Amino acid sequence: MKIRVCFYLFIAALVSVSSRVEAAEISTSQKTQSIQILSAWARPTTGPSGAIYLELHNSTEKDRTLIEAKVCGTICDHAELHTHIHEGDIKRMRPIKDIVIKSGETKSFQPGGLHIMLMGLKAPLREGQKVPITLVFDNEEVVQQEVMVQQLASLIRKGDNEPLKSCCDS
Ligand SMILES: [Cu+2]
Repeated sequence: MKIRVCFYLFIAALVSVSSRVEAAEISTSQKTQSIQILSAWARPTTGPSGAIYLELHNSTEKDRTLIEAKVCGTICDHAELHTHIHEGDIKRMRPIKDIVIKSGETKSFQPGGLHIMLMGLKAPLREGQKVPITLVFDNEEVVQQEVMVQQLASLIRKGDNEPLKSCCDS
């Protein structure tokens, strides 16, 4: 009888430990995966500035706001969040304070639209180079990714025919 009680206690302890481990795993994965970078790339550059384009997916039930993009100081002076606005027939880029990614939304940063602007490049971005970026969100979540430098032509997908606007190399 005593052995049986011990056995039940042992099982109960196992279940409790495993459910705690499970809970810890879930909270960790939610923390690290609430915003996913689906794709990211940067164009090779010739001028003093560059741009990073990506797709961010918010898999959480809450809206998230991108408040800052950081790039290593050996790559450029600093990074800014930019968008494009229409001024008459001309599209101009402008810095913006933050970018909201709604719950379940995939937000595309692409030429002629949202982008992460790299200001004061220390050296031209060359094809095949990887640029490490850090994205900071309003809930203090941080997402890091290495961004490949490549030509737009290699990334054009079916139905993705947004023409390239010269906004960031000038
Ligand atoms: Cu820009």
